[in-house]
Amino acid sequence: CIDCLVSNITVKQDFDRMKYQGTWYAVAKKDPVGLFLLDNIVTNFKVEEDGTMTATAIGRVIILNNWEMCANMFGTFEDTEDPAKFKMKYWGAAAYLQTGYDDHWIIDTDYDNYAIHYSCRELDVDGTCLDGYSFIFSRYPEGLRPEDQKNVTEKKQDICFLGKYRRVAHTGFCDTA
Ligand code: AZE
Repeated sequence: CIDCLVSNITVKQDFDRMKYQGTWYAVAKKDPVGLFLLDNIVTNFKVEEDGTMTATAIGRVIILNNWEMCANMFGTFEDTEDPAKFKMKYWGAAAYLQTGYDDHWIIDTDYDNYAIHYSCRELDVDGTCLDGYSFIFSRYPEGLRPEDQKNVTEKKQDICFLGKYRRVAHTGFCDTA
């Protein structure tokens, strides 16, 4: 995508939600405006018996300026005409966490190693993304395999977020015994 128009962003062809199931570790993220998951972000995708995709996510957050905690989040995904583009309804286990309704696009994945997620929350008047977020997921908490890094960098550029990512640390902060 050379023009950064959200409508020109391409997603994973023939996305297979069954193969996407299981645990994904966020290894990098591009933040949206406002409160967001900080680090130790782990998500688990599942396909329910009726075919609906659902997910849980956990991550460290700081709310009310100085209260540090692990946010337990839930998401359900509404299908669209494109199998890799979903609308995600999400909420927290506790009422003081965040609720929302975001786009959830799978830009690319090989199902076994890496995934690139994209969500634009607000379109600019020119059709580019004014406020969005993105996760780079890995099946391994240590990060991406070296052989996947070139492709992931290309995809970051395709969604016009290259240079806007930060590493996501996994320190065990949200690991429940
Ligand atoms: C995502 C993976 C799929 C499930 C969910 C995700 C997003 C979660 C948030 C949570 C924000 C919480 C905050 C709490 C104070 C995309 C990681 C639910 C955006 C800010």
